[in-house]
Amino acid sequence: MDIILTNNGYEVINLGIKVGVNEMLAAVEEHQADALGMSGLLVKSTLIMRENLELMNERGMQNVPVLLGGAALTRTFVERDLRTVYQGRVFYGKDAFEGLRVLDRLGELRRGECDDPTFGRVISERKVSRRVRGEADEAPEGLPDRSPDVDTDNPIFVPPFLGSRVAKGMSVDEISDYLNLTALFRNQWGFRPENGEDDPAFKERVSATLREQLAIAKQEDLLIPQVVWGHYAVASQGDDLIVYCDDTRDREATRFTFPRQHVAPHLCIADFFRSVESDDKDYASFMLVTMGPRVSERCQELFTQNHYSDYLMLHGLGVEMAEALAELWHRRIREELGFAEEDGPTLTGLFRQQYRGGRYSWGYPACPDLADNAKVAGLLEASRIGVSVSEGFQLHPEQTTDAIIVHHPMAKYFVA
Ligand code: B12
Repeated sequence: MDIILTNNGYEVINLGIKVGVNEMLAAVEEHQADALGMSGLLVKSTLIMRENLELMNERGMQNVPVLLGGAALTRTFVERDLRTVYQGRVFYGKDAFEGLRVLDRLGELRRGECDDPTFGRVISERKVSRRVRGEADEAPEGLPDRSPDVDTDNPIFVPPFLGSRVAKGMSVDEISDYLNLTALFRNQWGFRPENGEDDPAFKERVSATLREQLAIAKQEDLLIPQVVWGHYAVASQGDDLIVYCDDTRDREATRFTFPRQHVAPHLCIADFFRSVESDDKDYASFMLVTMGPRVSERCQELFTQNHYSDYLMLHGLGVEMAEALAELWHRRIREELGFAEEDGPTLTGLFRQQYRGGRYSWGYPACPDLADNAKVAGLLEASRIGVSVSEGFQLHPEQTTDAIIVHHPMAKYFVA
C-alpha cells in the first residue's frame, strides 16, 4: 500500500503494525493528514476498526476520510456496516490500487474539482449487521451433542510421548521444500507468467529469485525456525475438548470449546475425538511454529531505509516459510503417530489435505476463537521459543502459527 501510494506522489506516514488508535489519531493531527488508512489481517481487528471510527466521531475527526483494507475485511462490511458507524467518509480498498483511486478522487473533491456528498458515505439507512454491533451469532436450540455422521470407531494412534518438546535449528532448505510456490510467487511477490509461459516454466523462472532470497536470508541468519509441539491425552464432552495433564486423565490441563455447525451434518472439532464416556483413550497433538523475530526486524529496517523491493521479497518469504514450517511439522507429527505413509504423493496433494486427519489453526472457520491462541501457547509453554500472545490474541513474532492436529480421517476443513 505504502509503496504504491509513495510511487504515485503521495506522502505516506507509515506507523507500522499493531498501532494503538491514540498514536494513529495523534499522527493524523500532527501531519494534518488528508486521510487515514488502516489494514486488518485478523477478524479481531475489524471490531477494533469499528471502535476506532466511533472514537473519531467522538473526537470530532469525521472530516478525515478513512480507508480500510486487509484480509479480514469485506466490501459489504465496510460499505454497508461501517459507513453507518462513521460520520465521515469511509472506503474499502480491495487492493492498494483501489486505495490509490480513492485518494485521487478525494483530492479532486478537496480541490473543488467535483462535488459528491455521497462519496464514501451511507446513502440509505440499512439494517446494521450483528457483526458491526460486535455480537456473536447465537446457536439455535436443539443442536445435537455430537454429529451423527462422524464415526466413533476409527483407529486411535498412541503417540510416542506425552507432553511437549522443543525443536530448534532445522535446516532452512528442508523447510523450503514445503513452500507453496504459487502463494509465494503470485500472492506475496506479485509475479505472473510471461510470454505464454505455462505454470512449470513460470515456477522454474521465479525459482532463481527464490534461491537468491534464501541465500541472503541464510547468510544474514534472518530465518530462525523453532517449534514447540506435543501430544496429549484428550476426551470430548459435547462441544468441548478436554486436554488432560497426563494419561491418568484425572486432571484437566485445559479445555477448548469449539463451535458446532448450525446445519447438517452439525460438525464440531470435538466430535473427532472419543467422548469422556468412552472406554477408549484418545489423543490430540498441538504445535506452534515460528520463523523467529529477526525476519520482522530486518523487514522493518529495509522499509525505513526505503528498500521497498527487498522488503517485499523478504516479508513474503518469511510469511510463506512460516506456513511451510507448519506443513513440515504436521508431516513430522504424522510420522510420530505412525500414519505418514498414507500421505498423498505430491506437495500440492498435501496442501489439499491428502493425509489422514487434519490441522486446524485458531482463527479459521472451524475454530474461530483467537483467544484460544493463548491457551495453546500456555499448554505448550511457547515462551521457550520466544513466542508470546498479545492482548488482541495475536502471536508474536509475526511469522508464527499454531494448530491442533487431529488424526480422525473425517477431520477436514469445514465451516462452523
Ligand atoms: C500468509 C498468511 C499467514 C502467515 C503470515 C501472516 C502475516 N502477518 O503476514 C502466517 C502463516 C504467519 C499466518 C498466521 C496466522 N494467520 Co494467517 N493468513 C495468511 C493468508 C493466507 C495470506 C495473508 C497475506 O499475506 N496476504 C498477502 C497480502 C499482500 O495481502 P493483504 O494483507 O490482504 O493486503 C492486500 C489487500 O488486502 C489490500 N489491503 C490490505 N490492507 C489495506 C489497507 C488499505 C487502506 C487498503 C486500501 C488496502 C489494503 O492491499 C493489499 C495488497 O493488495 C491469509 C488468507 C488470505 N487469503 O488473505 C490468512 C489469514 C489472514 N490468517 C488468518 C489466521 C486466523 C491466522 C492465525 C491466527 C492462525 C493461527 N492460529 O496460527 C495466525 C496469526 C499470526 C499472528 N502472528 O498472530 C485468518 C484471519 C481471519 C481471522 N479469523 O482473524 C486469514 C484471513 C485466513 C482465513 N481465511 O481465515 N497467516
